[in-house]
Amino acid sequence: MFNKILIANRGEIALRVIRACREMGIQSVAVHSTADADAMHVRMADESVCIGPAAGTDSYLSMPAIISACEITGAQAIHPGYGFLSENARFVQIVEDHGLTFIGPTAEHIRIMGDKITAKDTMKALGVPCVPGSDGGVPTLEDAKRIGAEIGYPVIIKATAGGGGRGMKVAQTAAQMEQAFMTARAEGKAAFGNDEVYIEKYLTTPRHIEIQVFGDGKGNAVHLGERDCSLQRRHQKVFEEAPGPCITPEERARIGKICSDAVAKINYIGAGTIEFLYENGEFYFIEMNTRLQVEHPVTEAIFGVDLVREQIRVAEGLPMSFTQDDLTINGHAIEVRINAERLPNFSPCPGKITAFHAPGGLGVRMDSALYTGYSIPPYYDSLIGKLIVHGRDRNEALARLQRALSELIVDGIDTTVPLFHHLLQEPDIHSGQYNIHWLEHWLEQKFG
Ligand code: MV4
Repeated sequence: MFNKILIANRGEIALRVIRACREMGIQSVAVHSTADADAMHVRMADESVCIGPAAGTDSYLSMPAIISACEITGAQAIHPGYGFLSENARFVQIVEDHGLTFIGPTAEHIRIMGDKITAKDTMKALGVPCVPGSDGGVPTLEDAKRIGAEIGYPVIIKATAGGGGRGMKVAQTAAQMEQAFMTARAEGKAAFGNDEVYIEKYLTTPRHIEIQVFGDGKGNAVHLGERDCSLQRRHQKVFEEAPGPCITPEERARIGKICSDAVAKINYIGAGTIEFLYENGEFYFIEMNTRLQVEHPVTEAIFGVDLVREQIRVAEGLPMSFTQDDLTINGHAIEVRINAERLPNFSPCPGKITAFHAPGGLGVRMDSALYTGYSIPPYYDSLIGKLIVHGRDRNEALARLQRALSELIVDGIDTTVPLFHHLLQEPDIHSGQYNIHWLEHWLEQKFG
């Protein structure tokens, strides 16, 4: 059993992990950059270690500094949160080579899912439905043109090392193939040092539906339904909800079992998210994320589980504390991401918080590392809080979201809060009629 865990992260997700540790009677170690000496995660942890200068690459991404911090404090395990080193297979290997435990999947699973062609091949072989397209990589423009003609336009060319929207190009017609193929390859090469690409049928108006899975590493796995994360801007999620407003219980049970069977078969350990595009009643696998995700609290809310506690349990070799039959959905949850950004351009807006008040009351959870007097440093992600509401049904959750937003005070900087007041005026949001393009179209119409 662990008695001390180091959290290799900052902000709200570091607090999230510290809270789980405290409830489990496990000591927590915060690490921080020089810019984060006054950050809440440093205050809330049982102990803290400065691991380097402000830039993330010199601190939260510094593997030697983080391993050293474990050795100094006697922490036996590392929770990576999301971002930073959470999906770095080389880091996992180094952690294990030092006799420490990485709280997350194996290096091998991270590696498989990090290469999108290998991930798709693996999932396809496990019976997960995928977007029609090339069988593996597409080496030449001639191959690309042949496949385009076979599957029919529009198609999308994706860098195998990409993900999250980087290194993707759409070819609407055969005439656009050369340009799209060459650009996707060049972006893959420039951004990831890997120019291998693959091709898929381009789905024009899908929703982004992701299935939460969880494995014990010993062939047992469950699913915790879906989240609809279609409301995105430039591949940054803005508003997430569970269950998906358009998913029936039968669809959930079917795709959920496909996903839990798939991860059970590969002895997956810990939390994972299988991302799908959903169009005309069909699911099409696109990527798997091998980490705890930002939006995990909506799943926690409707299932009444603590996913971080479960991550720690399975990392210790314990079984999950529930089976599939124990998991039933209760109500509806919505998360909005509050960023230190100025509308309408979403430009980063760091600075001093002159007043902070978190909303509360029934069905309201605010995950944030803010406090009055805190200065948001300019070096990191602009996410400063997540407001999660839970209601007996979707309408109650929406009403509760509006109520909670009206209680929230973040003074001294600009935030994305006004965006949510505007969004809650939209009939399409109330009816749940949106797809992956809705938000960008709406922003364009509303703010030009
Ligand atoms: C697609 C697609 C349409 N067809 N694949 C964007 C990020 C990466 N995770 C996959 N992405 C997409 N893949 C096919 N075959 C459209 C997108 C996409 C998207 C997906 C999810 C959420 C928002 C999106 C915004 C633009 C494009």
